[in-house]
Amino acid sequence: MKILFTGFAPFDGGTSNPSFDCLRALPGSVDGAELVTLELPVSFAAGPRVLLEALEREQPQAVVCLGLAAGRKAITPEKVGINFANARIPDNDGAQPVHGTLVEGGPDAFFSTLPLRQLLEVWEQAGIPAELSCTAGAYVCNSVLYHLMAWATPRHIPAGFVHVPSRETLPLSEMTRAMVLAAELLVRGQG
Ligand code: PCA
Repeated sequence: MKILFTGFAPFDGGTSNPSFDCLRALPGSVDGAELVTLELPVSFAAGPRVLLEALEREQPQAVVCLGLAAGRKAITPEKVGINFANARIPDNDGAQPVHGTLVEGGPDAFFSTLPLRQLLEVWEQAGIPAELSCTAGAYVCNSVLYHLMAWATPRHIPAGFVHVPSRETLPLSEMTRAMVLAAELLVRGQG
């Protein structure tokens, strides 16, 4: 089994992004599954493109994409990605879509296919603050989630998006631990 984890590059004037930094410390394998990590550009155009290239190249059996939601207090797995773009700030390429559609004629939304209930249980048992989120916003993270699910849904693989809080709110090592637990859960789900 191969699991792809992605995080994002810094954006909005930041010099680092915990969503990728927490993946740097991930082991190369967990319970026999290979873990592949990738940094995505914070760009409406390039983010989904780099992700889709990696999906085609790696053909993972599960995918977890991470992004920073600085105001949140917990790790928040997202339920849904929507076919909508509305950026408060320009992305790293200067694009700032407002009231936009990601994919003309595409479905309005895709649900995550990660085992969200079990994920939240596993994290709660491990003492990691975690809460379900029903909106990934309308910035680049939502776009990546939407494009991810357009690829993963017909392939019937577990895939989805998780927002992490700032590293001041939750230490990077706890985010890394949460992703190891997620990988273990995905491996168990495959058996
Ligand atoms: N968070 C942004 C984009 C990149 C990131 O880490 C978001 O929530 O859309």
